Amino acid sequence: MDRLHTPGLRAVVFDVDGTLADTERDGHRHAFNAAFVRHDIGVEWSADEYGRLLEITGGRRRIAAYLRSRGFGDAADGIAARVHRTKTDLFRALVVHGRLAPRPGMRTLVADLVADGVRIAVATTGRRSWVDPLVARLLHGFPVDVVVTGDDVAALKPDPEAYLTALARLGVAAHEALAVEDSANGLHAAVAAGLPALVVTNHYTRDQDLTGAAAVRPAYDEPAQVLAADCRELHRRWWETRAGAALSGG
Ligand code: XBP
Ligand code: MG
Repeated sequence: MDRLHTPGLRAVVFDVDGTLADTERDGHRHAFNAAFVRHDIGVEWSADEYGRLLEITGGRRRIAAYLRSRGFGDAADGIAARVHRTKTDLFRALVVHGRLAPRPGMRTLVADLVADGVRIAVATTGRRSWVDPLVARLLHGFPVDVVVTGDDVAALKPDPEAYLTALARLGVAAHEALAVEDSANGLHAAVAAGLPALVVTNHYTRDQDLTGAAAVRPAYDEPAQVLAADCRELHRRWWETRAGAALSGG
């Protein structure tokens, strides 16, 4: 990047879970619990326990880590793989039946970004079989140039691979993009890929340490609607601060 000029914003990369929609407590969690029943595992995740388990990204890894912590030992990985296949099918069915609504104000922001000439992409650690139909529903009517899922990467968030893959497919440099996330894991993935991140929190993430975010908001539409101009301003200020620090040797 030219140190004297702040770059323009060309693309916004959205996370899915917790960001485009509140998918976790009443979506993924129900699918995990239904899959545990189908496989007769004798596990049921409460809303609070699931909140703690969200620290582990990726459904299969989440199940395996939980089973190991409950003494399943070497059997944990194999059981987790089978249960997660069932969970993926069940969650896809929830998506296809239209059970998940966009977060309030999210589509208003996307519409404004598109009208302002900003490209839209998605980077998530979820599986493509449900991500594709969910994104098609939540972002219906908008051009979504790139969708990177957990099937496209070797390392899940907080690793930056999903964001780096999205940037490569967009043909956009990190300093020309902004991430929109809901969690500390997602924030760390974006920042490690070189993107500033706007974090729009939810009930599971509002108490997380979100140090390093370009901005943190409790919602898209409160206290005021987030719009493209806000994203451009956040992005400009983020890079101005860094250009200033670089010029002063910081
Ligand atoms: C979300 C996740 C996902 C979902 C489950 O993280 O960790 O794993 O909880 O999806 P992010 P799968 O929002 O940072 O992408 O079961 O398909 O893995
Ligand atoms: Mg998320």
